[in-house]
Amino acid sequence: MKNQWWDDDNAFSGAGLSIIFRDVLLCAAGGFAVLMVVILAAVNKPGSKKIHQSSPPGNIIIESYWPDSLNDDIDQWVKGPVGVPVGYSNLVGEHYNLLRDDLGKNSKDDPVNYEVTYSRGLPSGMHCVNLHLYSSRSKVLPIVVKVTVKIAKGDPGTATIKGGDQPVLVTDVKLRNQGQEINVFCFFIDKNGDLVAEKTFQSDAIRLRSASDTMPGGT
Ligand SMILES: [Ca+2]
Repeated sequence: MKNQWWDDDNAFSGAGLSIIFRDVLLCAAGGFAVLMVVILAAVNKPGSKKIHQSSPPGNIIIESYWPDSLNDDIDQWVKGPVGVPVGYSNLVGEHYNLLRDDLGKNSKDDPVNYEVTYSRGLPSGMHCVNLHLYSSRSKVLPIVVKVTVKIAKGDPGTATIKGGDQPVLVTDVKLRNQGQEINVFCFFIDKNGDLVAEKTFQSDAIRLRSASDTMPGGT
């Protein structure tokens, strides 16, 4: 009796096996292509892009920016509720660390004018921020400096900035001559680590660079 599967269709002959193998490969390739399309669609789906924001190394983040085109050295000075002011000549205090002192001498490896100070923890009481125009090499005056304060709650490495990287305080100030020191603002942090917005103030009487004994006490 004639075997139709063997003789008529050559299903398992050499030619038949080649056809089956080819079909299996085509099916596998097709399945892989469909899988890649699905994966790429998921990756590129609008709104699915994640914002990779590193956790800050401190809790109160005070930043100053001035025009990158200026070769001017501005210093940020910060003082917490207790201890001495923190600035370029005193990098560490009771509550704060100056993490970046910018000399204003920009290069391709460091094209920005920017200083940043971090607190360790969220100490309640009064915090003050001053700016000092140490060197005005460019002679372009006044210099507008943007100063921001952000609050991050949590431990270093896991802390997240309140409001999604939005500052709780931001202002533009003008430095008008070399050697000028100005108080940008003083602000209060409550027992919960939150800004007491209505208690923020500015005072020309506050000097941080030269002395700390002019500071009124905070609670
Ligand atoms: Ca500086």
